[in-house]
Amino acid sequence: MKMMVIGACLALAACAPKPQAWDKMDVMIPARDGVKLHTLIFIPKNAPEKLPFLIERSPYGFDNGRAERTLETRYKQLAADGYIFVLQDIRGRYGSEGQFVMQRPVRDRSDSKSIDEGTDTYDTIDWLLKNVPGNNGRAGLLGISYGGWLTAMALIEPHPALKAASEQASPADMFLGDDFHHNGAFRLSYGFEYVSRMETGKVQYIFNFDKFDTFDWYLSLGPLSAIDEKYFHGEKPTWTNFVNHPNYDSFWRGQAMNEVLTKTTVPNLNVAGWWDQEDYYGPMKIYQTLEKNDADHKNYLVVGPWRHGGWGGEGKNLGAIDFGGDQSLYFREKIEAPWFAYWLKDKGKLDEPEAMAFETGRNTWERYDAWPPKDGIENRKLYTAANGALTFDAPRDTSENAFDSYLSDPAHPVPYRHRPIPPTYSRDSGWTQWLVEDQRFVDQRVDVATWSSEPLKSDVVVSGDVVAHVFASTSGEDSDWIVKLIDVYPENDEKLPGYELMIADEVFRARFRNSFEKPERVEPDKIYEYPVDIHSADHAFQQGHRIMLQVQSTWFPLIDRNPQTWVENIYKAPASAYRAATQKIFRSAKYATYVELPVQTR
Ligand code: PG9
Repeated sequence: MKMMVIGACLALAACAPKPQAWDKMDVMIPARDGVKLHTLIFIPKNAPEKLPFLIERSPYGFDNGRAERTLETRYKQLAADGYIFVLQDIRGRYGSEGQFVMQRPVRDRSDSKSIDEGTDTYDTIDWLLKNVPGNNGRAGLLGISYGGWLTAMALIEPHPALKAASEQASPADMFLGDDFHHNGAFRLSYGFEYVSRMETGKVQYIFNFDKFDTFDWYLSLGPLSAIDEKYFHGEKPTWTNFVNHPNYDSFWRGQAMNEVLTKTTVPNLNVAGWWDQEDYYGPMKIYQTLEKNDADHKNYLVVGPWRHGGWGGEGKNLGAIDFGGDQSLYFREKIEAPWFAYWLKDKGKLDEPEAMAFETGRNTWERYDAWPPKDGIENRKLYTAANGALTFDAPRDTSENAFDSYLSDPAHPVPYRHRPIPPTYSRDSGWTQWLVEDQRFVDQRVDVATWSSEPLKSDVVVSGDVVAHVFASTSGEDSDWIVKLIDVYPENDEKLPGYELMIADEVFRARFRNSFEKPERVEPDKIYEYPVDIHSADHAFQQGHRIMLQVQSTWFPLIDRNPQTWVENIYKAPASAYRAATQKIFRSAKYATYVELPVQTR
């Protein structure tokens, strides 16, 4: 065990007095199977009282000063309150022994020797209590994304000293809504680049694209099978799992949070961002899952105006969208720090409503006693209409020609954001902000159907789940339906005239319309109703703004191209399977496409 005092300044710039001085331990903590986990422990010097542990576990490494920088920035407000910080590399990553398994499955409890991320957390807490002086016998656990997932996994069989947790942007279901697939549609750019990053060695690796615009790179790649042929050669376990599990089978179901989190065991603050480009579905689903079994009221939700993990940094704006103050600082100071102080240090009182949501558009924090809110909400249907109109009046047209149509050509997919699209993990990649990019860049495309309301006479505040009901046909045998709900700013807006801000969005892969387990061929030209949950929002469409709905069938390379012909397994589809198809979105009295909005009545 090494113990050292940090703060020695080597460069002049680093000589400014540090607000906090720590004793640092750099240790290997043994798990029950003997594997040792590399852990950095920061103990505040001269603490006036015994302190709780705050633990973050991660696959991304804490070396080269990352740990110290994290304490000075992300954890500054918590550090000011006084905690023993514990930052640990998970199994098989960076300084830890053992083998890394992407989202290691929950252990088999009938095997007393089995391990998982939960038991590693348990064993770590056990060791800390016995070996680190000055602790008060309590531990808290938090983390963002993979770290959020590790937090959630530790809630399954928690250590008795684990008294508070904050799951933040954890994935909950990698087939239905998080990093790797949405409604069964594969998240190509993220899936490929993340697997390269995590399964090319013990430390992070960045794939070297030979084209700056990855839109071009992915398109020239051809069908998905080219990834293994040219790059992965069957050697990346997670990619191989994608190929071998194209449907929602026991592989995906076995890791879904609603299957594994059966009890609310520890007070848990779930945190999500409205514009999280990776894991928005996850924290909302985990909140819902734990809520089903929360008689003691330990499960809470906070949703703010953030990108993935944005609450850890500066939160005055996201791209061009201003939030009227630093909402990340607000979260860290007024929500997160009091949360842990209450549960771990008996400090203050808990002033946390069931759910706190930042209402975008008006830029206010709102307190709710349920999420989605039940009181003061009226579900209103907004229908697509002729000439690109969007209206609260149900269509009366009985003709068979009441539809809007476009040609979806996999050879010319719609980019999901402005080109060029740099690699996800590159400086200024733009990945973290793409969800708030101005959608005007696709307005003129003939393969995007657009409907827009008149300027609103008064604010329309949408709070809760937004579901689109798309009545559509395709001349193909499978199809993707991408639905986007957009706030169109007025042309005379001082800062963002005519801006088109996406508020909610989602893709639905038609083969899964009846079942995610057993995909079915689409009958060409038959009209089906596709309910597409485009997620929840708390957003004020303000007076003078317009509400816009868009439907398209490609979103590239965010989502792999649907061949639009029937194949059993898209990961193995030949290039010849990819064909153009004519898409029709109906707006007749019988087949009325609409989006259902939970509108506030107060
Ligand atoms: N979104 C990332 C991730 C989490 C869990 C599994 C796979 C990817 C992350 O940011 O950690």
